[in-house]
Amino acid sequence: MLNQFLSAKQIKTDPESLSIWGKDWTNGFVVAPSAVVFPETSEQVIELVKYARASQTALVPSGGRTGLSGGAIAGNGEIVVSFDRMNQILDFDQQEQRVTCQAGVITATLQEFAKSHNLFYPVDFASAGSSQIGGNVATNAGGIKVIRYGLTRDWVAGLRVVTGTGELLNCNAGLVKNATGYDLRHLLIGSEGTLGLITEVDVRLARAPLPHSVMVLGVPRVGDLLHVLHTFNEHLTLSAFEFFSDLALEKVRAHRDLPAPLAETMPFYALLEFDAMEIDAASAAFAHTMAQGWVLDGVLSQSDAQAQALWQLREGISESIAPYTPYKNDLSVCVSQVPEFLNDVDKFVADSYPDFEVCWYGHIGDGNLHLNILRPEHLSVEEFMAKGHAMSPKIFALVQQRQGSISAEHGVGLLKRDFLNYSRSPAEITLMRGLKSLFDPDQILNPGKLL
Ligand code: 2HG
Ligand code: ZN
Repeated sequence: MLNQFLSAKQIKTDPESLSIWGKDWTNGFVVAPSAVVFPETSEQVIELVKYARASQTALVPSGGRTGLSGGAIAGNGEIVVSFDRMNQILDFDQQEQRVTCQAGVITATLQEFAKSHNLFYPVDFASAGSSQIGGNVATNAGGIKVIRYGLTRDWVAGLRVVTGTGELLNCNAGLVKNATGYDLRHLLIGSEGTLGLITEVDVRLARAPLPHSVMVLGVPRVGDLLHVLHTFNEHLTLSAFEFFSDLALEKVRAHRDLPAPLAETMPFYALLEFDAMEIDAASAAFAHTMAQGWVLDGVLSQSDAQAQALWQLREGISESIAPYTPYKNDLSVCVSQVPEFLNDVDKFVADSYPDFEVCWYGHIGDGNLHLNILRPEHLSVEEFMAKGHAMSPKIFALVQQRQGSISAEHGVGLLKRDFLNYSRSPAEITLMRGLKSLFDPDQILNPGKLL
C-alpha cells in the first residue's frame, strides 16, 4: 500500500487532482491515472518503484507538465509521480560553479539562484516559470539560447536516478573529466522517464552574461534568413537567432496587444540577441545585409525594457495560437537545409490542404522549426486532429528525406512514438528497446512513451 511509505498529504486520488497532474500541455489524449503521489526523498522514490514492481503498476514521472509531446500523460490507470515536493536546492559550490538541485526545482528558480550568485543558468524558454529541472533533463530541453550555450545536456554535471529495478544510480558526481566507460548520465538525459526517475541533478553554471542588445529584422525570403545568420556569425557572437513569420507576428500582437516592430509587414522576421558591447560589429553586419537586400528594415533595442518587449514577439507566439488548437510539430534539419525544407512543407500544405494556414517560428539558428498549422473555424477540433494525423506521415517523410529529426527539442512522448522510425533506424530502435529492458525489466517506467 502506498500509505506504508507516504503520508496522506503525499497521495491524491480525487478526480480534480487526477485531471491536473495526469496531463501536460499536450491535447488530444485520454487522461486517466489512478493516483498522484508526491515523494519528498530519493528513498521514497525507491519505495515507489519497489511498490510498482510488486503490484505491476506503471509510473508516470511528472515535472512542471509543460511538455508538448504527451510524455507526462497518464492515460491508463498509472500512478503519476510528481516531483513538486522535491523542489530544494541542496548544495552549491561557488568555486566549481555547480549547484545540486532536487528534480522538482523550477527552471526560473534555478536561473534566479544562479543570478543571485553572479552566475548564469543559460538554458531558457518561455515555460521556464513552470518547467522543472528534472523534466528538462528527461527531455534534454533546448530553448532560445542553444546557439551559444547548448542544450540542457551540456550543463548536467551529475545525476541521481532510480532505475526500474529500484537501484539508485549516482552518475558522474560533478566531475569534469571521467573516462570510465559508458556515460550513463548522457543515456538518461533525454530518455523521457522510460529508463529511470531522476531525483537530483548537479548543474553547471556559466559566468554572468554581459548586457544584451536585441534586434528584430524584416526579411523578405526564408533563404535570406540564413544569409543574415551567416553574416552576423562572421562579425560577432550571437546568443539567439530566432525567426517567425508574418502570420505568427499577427497572432502574438493581437493576443498581447503589442505594437508592430517595423513600419511595414515583412514575410519573415529574425530576432537576434548579442552582447551590447558588440554593437559596432552588429551595425556593420546589419548594413551589409541591408545592402544585399537580405534585410529590408530593422529595429535595435535601446534599453532592457525594449529588449524584453521585442522578445515577447517571439516568446508569446506559442501561447497566442493555443486557442486555434494547432496541429503542432517540432522539427529539425541541418541549418543549411532549412529554406528548402520549409518550402517543401509549405508546398505540401498548399497543394493538399489549401484552406490551412501555416504559422512558422522557432530556433532557426539551430535548424529547429516549430511548425504550427492553425485550425480553420469550419473544422471541429476532432475533425482537424484527424486531418493532422493523416498529414503527419507526409510531413515526416519530408523530414526523413533530409535526415532530419521529427522531434528537435520537445521529445517523442506519446505524440511521435508511432513515427520514431522516420528519424531512427530499425537497428537503433532495437538497441533502444534492449536498453529499456535492462533498465526497466517490468516495463513500469512511463510505458508506451517514446518506444
Ligand atoms: C517555443 O520555442 C516552444 O516557443 C514552443 O518550444 C513551440 O508551441 C510550440 O510549437
Ligand atoms: Zn522551442
